[in-house]
Amino acid sequence: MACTCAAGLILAFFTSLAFCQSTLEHGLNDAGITAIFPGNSAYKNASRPFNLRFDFSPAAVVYPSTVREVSTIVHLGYSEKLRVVARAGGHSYIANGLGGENGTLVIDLSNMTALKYDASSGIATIESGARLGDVALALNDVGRGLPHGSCPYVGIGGHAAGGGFGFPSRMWGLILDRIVSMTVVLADGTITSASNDANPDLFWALRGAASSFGIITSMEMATSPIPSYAVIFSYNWQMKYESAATSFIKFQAFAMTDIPAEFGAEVVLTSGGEAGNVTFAITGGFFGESETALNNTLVPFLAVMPSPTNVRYTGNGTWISALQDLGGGVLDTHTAGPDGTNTFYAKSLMTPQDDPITYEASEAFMKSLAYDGYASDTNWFVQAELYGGGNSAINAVPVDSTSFATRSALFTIQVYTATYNNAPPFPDDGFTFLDYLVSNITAAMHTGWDYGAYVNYPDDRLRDWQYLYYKSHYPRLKAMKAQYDPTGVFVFPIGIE
Ligand SMILES: Cc1cc2nc3c(=O)[nH]c(=O)nc-3n(C[C@H](O)[C@H](O)[C@H](O)COP(=O)(O)OP(=O)(O)OC[C@H]3O[C@@H](n4cnc5c(N)ncnc54)[C@H](O)[C@@H]3O)c2cc1C
Ligand SMILES: *[C@@H]1O[C@H](CO)[C@@H](O)[C@H](O)[C@H]1NC(C)=O
Ligand SMILES: *[C@@H]1O[C@H](CO)[C@@H](O)[C@H](O)[C@H]1NC(C)=O
Ligand SMILES: *[C@@H]1O[C@H](CO)[C@@H](O)[C@H](O)[C@H]1NC(C)=O
Ligand SMILES: *[C@@H]1O[C@H](CO)[C@@H](O)[C@H](O)[C@H]1NC(C)=O
Ligand SMILES: *[C@@H]1O[C@H](CO)[C@@H](O)[C@H](O)[C@H]1NC(C)=O
Ligand SMILES: *[C@@H]1O[C@H](CO)[C@@H](O)[C@H](O)[C@H]1NC(C)=O
Ligand SMILES: CC(=O)N[C@H]1CO[C@H](CO)[C@@H](O)[C@@H]1O
Repeated sequence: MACTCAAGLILAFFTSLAFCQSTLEHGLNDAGITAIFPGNSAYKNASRPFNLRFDFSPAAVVYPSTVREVSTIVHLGYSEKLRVVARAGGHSYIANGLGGENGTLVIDLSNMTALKYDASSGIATIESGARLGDVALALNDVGRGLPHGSCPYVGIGGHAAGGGFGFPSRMWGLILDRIVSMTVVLADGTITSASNDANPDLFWALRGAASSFGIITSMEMATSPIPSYAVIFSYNWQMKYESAATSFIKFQAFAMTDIPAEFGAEVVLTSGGEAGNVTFAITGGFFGESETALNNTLVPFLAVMPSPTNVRYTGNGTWISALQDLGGGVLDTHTAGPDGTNTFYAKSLMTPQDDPITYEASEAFMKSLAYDGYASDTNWFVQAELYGGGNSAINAVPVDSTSFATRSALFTIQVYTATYNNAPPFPDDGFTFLDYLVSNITAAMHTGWDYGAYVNYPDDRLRDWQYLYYKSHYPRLKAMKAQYDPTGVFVFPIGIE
């Protein structure tokens, strides 16, 4: 336990824990900050993770409303030698918003969601507890937008901490690329700001590994005018695994041509209708001039493909209807009701653009899905998100300008599998299916293939995660961690050690 009060040395463990808790409770009480402790009837719900594969008991879940309150809480945690963690939208795949283990002091940011837009600079100041759907709506009202993922309930705090990809990202970059400055609370409770001018080193670390260095309370983000036209599209095929393997290679080759930045897409793979098949789809968003411009972009790819089984274009042509469609029909999280939960395991594989997937690896991948996937008793999908390719704004950012480690990926392949009823327990063969899926790809590539993994799709079972998530930036991040968080306040699975 991290809770080691001086008095605890001569007291039994149980007493020590109670003593710490009351110190914490008093401190929070004195500061007038809402807090939920074990034993409170709201505790179970307050400490519920999005992924029910996990079950953690935080020291307390605390609800600040101001930066100063966040500072007070962090300082209390620091003094009590507790691990402290921020929870924004609570959508971490491995419940890192609860600290990823028991006994963490959880700072829930759900009461810090303000958004203020300055028309003269185009900069929005957004508190980090805001959800993506609400941010999209508020910005749309002033004709502006940001690049981010599609789930309306994801918190901007956790999203921007480690990346933030959506279909507009090939045009506008990752959401962390839009941060101009941020207000952050450091391990001892100090409130500071980080930008290119103020604490540039910290600013570098926070854009890619924020959770290891502080609690971001708000961010100034450079917004863009919303595109005059937007559409979400989806082309679907039912295929034998060999055709799916060839189709993936065709899409990969197409992606590396001079495709417009306004074209965002992913390959979506789901279970086929019979063993040996997979369902292969290209889904994306187009933020260019018109539907004709999208169709013209797709011509060279569709020309080498069989006729699709299904084609779907959605939305009324506006940016917000495209985002709403991607978000499953709703963006306003206040009226949409509470978000659901799931019981799942996920892994990611970032493929290098200068060393793309070979036909052999694509075939091993599709064969795994067509047989092991078809037979699996879990509910899976694969999304190979297009990060790179022609004219990608993600990869135009120099790799060392932020701590986000991979600016040369062609695809971020996400493999995800859940229980059918969304409830625990998660079966062991769900793990092995995904482990093999990824290892079948890497084994078919040459030795030393320099792939990576995406820190916002964290995998609690990944080996060599320091390198796969943080790549060449790990040593610098580690040195900075010793400087900014010497006593280990912000410590959690896959965080900088
Ligand atoms: C349904 C779903 C859809 C998704 N879609 C996409 C997608 O399209 N694109 C994409 O890129 N990702 C996507 N993700 C992944 C998502 O980006 C991450 O799960 C993200 O970290 C979630 O942020 P959160 O604030 O909701 O989660 P939380 O669990 O609250 O936080 C996640 C991590 O960030 C830390 N953190 C949160 N707030 C702060 C803060 N203010 N300061 C410092 N650290 C903080 C937490 O401590 C934790 O370690 C999706 C996830 C889910 C569950
Ligand atoms: C449970 O927690 C969620 C946020 O995590 C909140 O929206 C909801 O109101 C809570 N439900 C109850 C019954 O307290
Ligand atoms: C953490 O807490 C949960 C819920 O109380 C409990 O089931 C689990 O065993 C605890 N884990 C550890 C490692 O103590
Ligand atoms: C949320 O913040 C507002 C002020 O910003 C405050 O009035 C309110 O009491 C806070 N709610 C909680 C639950 O702390
Ligand atoms: C499997 O794919 C082949 C090739 O597209 C198709 O002819 C067949 O109908 C598919 N099987 C099922 C059950 O969908
Ligand atoms: C674009 O392609 C889709 C799918 O083939 C088709 O339904 C649509 O009519 C085309 N739009 C234009 C403007 O040509
Ligand atoms: C398009 O859809 C959006 C989102 O549903 C809606 O707000 C808007 O009014 C619609 N615009 C038109 C012109 O239909
Ligand atoms: C289709 C395929 O090649 N599947 C293999 C994936 O890896 C596991 C473990 O090595 C093998 O058992 C599968 O045959």
